[in-house]
Amino acid sequence: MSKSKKHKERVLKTNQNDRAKKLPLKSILFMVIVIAIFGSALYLIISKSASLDPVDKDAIKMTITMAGFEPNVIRAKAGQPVTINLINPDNSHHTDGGGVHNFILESGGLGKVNITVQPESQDVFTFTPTLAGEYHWYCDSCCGGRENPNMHGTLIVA
Ligand SMILES: [Cu+2]
Repeated sequence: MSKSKKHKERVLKTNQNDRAKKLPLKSILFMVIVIAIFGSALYLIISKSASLDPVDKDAIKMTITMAGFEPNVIRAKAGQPVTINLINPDNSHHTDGGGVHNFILESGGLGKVNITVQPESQDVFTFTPTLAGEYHWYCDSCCGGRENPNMHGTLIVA
């Protein structure tokens, strides 16, 4: 066997060894990446749902989705402040309004309340109705907005 042939054989063997070593390393890398992706996805899901717990436990908890306000009737006393913790669990992938909702209430004695809640977030706001009566609030950012019968609520002030 000539010197150069031996050398070639050795090179070939080392190449095969390299390939044998690289394969498990690649699969380990792949597994690490898969675990990292699933891990961060799980973290995102958990942290998102946790962040949608109301931030103000003393406020009236209200959710707003494509299905409307829940609750859609609230009662108050004239001269007493009403604090609402409005939660919007819709995500930004909604084609109609981009998952944004709002709470608009314009009635006698109240001035104008106009709150916008971004997708997957919440807001706490306070207003004080001064006159007894029935007032209506609505959302005008989605599903036909004010024309949509779901996007309404009633404030009853005694
Ligand atoms: Cu809306």
